[in-house]
Amino acid sequence: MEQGEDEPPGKKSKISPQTDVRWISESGTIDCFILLGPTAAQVFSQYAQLTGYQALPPLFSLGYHQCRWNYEDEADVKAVDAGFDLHGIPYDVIWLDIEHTNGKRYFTWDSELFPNPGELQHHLQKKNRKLVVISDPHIKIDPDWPLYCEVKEGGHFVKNREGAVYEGTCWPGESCYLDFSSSKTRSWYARQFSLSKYEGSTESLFVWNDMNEPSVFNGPEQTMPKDAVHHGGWEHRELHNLYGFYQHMATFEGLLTRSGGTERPFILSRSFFAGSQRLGAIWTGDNVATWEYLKISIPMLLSLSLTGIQFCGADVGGFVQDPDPELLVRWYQAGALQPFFRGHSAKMTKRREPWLFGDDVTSAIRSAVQDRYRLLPYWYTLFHQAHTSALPPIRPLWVEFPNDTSMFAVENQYMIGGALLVCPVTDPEVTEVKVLLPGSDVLWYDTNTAAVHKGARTLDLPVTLNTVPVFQRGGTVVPRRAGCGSSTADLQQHPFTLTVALDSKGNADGLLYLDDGHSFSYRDQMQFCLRRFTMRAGAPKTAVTFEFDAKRGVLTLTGLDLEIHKDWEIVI
Ligand code: NBV
Repeated sequence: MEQGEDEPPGKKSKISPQTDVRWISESGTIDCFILLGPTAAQVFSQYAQLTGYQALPPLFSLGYHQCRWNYEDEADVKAVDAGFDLHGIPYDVIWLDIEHTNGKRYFTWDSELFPNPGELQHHLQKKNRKLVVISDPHIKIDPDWPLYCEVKEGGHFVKNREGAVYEGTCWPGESCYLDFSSSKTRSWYARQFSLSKYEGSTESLFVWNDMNEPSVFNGPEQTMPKDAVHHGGWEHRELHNLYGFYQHMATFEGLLTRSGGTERPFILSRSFFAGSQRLGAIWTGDNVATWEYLKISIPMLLSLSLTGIQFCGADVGGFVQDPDPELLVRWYQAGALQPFFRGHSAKMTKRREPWLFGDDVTSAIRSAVQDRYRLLPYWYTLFHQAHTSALPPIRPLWVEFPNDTSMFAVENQYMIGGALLVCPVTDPEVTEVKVLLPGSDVLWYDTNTAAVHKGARTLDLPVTLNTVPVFQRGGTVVPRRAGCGSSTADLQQHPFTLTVALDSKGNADGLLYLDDGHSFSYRDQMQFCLRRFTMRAGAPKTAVTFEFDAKRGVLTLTGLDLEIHKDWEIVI
């Protein structure tokens, strides 16, 4: 309605900005759900009630992942692994791309490059590190490959409109595509991940599903024709967007069954659908090593987080092209503040392990990664909240400050949980960044300098290459580990620290969630610890250190801190 139209003269009306949305469906009807909120937190939880909650990731998967297309052979993997130790950079997982297979036959190994995959995994596992291997949805047409024959005989391939098996080209050349929409095919696929079937695999091998849109090099729009036929006679047009979701589901089932249902799977998928959050992590696909791509990783991941896909990340460093050292550092700093944190690079790019660019770069990357590891108790607690109440670990500012309209369009800063405001540097050669600090009644503590700033202002913050702008909101308590070691498993050796940032009235509160980090015993045997720390006005402003014994479920406050204990309200 135009202003004034059909209105008594003199009466002012509010014009709301109008947004047009148009939905088109390839086939069938669109189900439309209106979630009434009214708060953002309520919308998240209403949406999760419809589509599911974020799976609680195994702790290792919140650490740093090192990937490349490809690590050449076992010696290369071991050398990169040793490089992290040599340079004191923690990491948890090293990844193998398509070249690790025998001719792009997934579930196999190139016998020259990876002759002893089990030994390689044991080598990594001794340091509590994991291996992730890629498993794409296409299967090489090779009548001499027993797996191909088994799939064909089992009727597990998508068909063409004439009823024959659909063929398309992908990495292995002529290929067929598993029909993950069929529960029988999903079960078949899941069984391939059992330790007895998947030769050379161990419990410390996890999985990456790529090309599952599905990608078909010679298909229309590089995918499967819309009239290809799936189980039950459904045309591909009906379930195109579900294809990758179903592969992710089958892989999840496979890893879950492999452990007898006791261990939390970890699977990264490129394609996803509403509900994929129940199955694992998602990344934003092939990005480019430019400042623009670094910048847009933030709104992309915030959008995914709002839509329930909360364990998400973007390739650190940029997949295609070579980042200059400054961009690489800034990308590590940004990636360390995003849920899924993986460095990845394409085949034609130069090697870019963090120690290849001189001491300053190595040291800036080390410090970003170590900060991430120290902050993992907070991240893990946020994932517990995502898992139980659907609150996304990373949130646009408007989620926390819904009454401040100037926050609505902010895309370069965001909140990690309710406590930390971050503003990764995403421009080259900057010596100062502008940080918007919301809330006139909020105090913000610069975590680098401990300087405190009142909210409702834009701060001109001086930065060097080592500065990662992170501010803790007054009124919050953030749990960290005091040190980090070489992988998430080492975190247990370091005591916790709580950083208490008081609000203007002298109060603060925060949560800490702990469990064994890998099994379902938090769910099945209620083996977890959830503590709320509340600081009341007048209590001593001293950090508390304590240790947690996961097996006994005991939280111990040590030394002087025992005396401080009485000033803390610990609520389960
Ligand atoms: O498997 C190779 C790549 C992979 O490294 C990348 O992360 C995926 O997004 N894959 C795409 C296929 C080739 C891309 C050019």
